[in-house]
Amino acid sequence: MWCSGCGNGIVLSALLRAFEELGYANEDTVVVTGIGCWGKADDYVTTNALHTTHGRALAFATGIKAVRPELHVVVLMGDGDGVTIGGNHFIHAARRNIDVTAIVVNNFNYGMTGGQFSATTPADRYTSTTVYGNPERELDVCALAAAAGANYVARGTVYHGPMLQHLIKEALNKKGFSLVEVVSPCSTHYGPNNQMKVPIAMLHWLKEKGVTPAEYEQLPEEMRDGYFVIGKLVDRDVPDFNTRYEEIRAKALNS
Ligand SMILES: Cc1ncc(C[n+]2csc(CCOP(=O)(O)OP(=O)(O)O)c2C)c(N)n1
Ligand code: SF4
Repeated sequence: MWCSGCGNGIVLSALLRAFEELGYANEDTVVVTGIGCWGKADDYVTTNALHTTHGRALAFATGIKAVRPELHVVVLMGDGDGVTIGGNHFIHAARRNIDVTAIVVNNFNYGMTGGQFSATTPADRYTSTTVYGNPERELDVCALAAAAGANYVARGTVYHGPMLQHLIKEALNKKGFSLVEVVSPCSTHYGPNNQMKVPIAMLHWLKEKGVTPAEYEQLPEEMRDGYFVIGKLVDRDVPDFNTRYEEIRAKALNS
């Protein structure tokens, strides 16, 4: 289903290993996906799964969690799905602090439809619709989730497999909205347009440019361009939506 060299399989394997380690039963787990290459991941899972409309996966997941809070709800979205067409749902799921885990695979373009630019395509980079360079600035998925109110925010890459699995596990364990952004340049469209002609070049790029917060701080400011921080970025325990809802409900019933 995925092109050779695509990072999606690495993300899926990290997710399934995390399920296994946490002892998630299929019947207690719901994988909700949007539309796109990463959104097809639900074809491979044996948990409950819901393949929804483009940009709206978090709205469906919110509904599931609101009425069945005991379920583990995990939402898989591409950068186009999650924060471009789906940007508004993303902001409000984080603000509401609904107890779901979102895994956004950021491959910097719309992979499934031919590599068009998305809200996360870096400025000046090349895609099938920005052949002379992207005039727009990129959106930082993690900064958006943090500012909107997510309880847990982390960024991993498909080069750093064990770290990715650890971050996904932490996100699944966190009550409230949790996000793991996974950087994984599309090896069919984005890579070849941006000096990464073969998939291994993408892995070299991730290895070089993905740095820990401490490593990033040590880089002189004029050298930071092109580097990005990986690891846990936000970890807090603001009450999640269902907890708040039950509190207000109790108040209403006792009034
Ligand atoms: C409402 C709507 N608009 C557009 C499309 C066409 N479409 C299907 S997949 C896709 C892009 C997916 O990109 P992304 O979410 O980044 O995921 P990727 O394929 O890169 O994993 C688009 C625009 C659609 N299915 N529905
Ligand atoms: S088009 Fe890109 S994102 Fe989609 S499967 Fe191929 S490499 Fe992966």
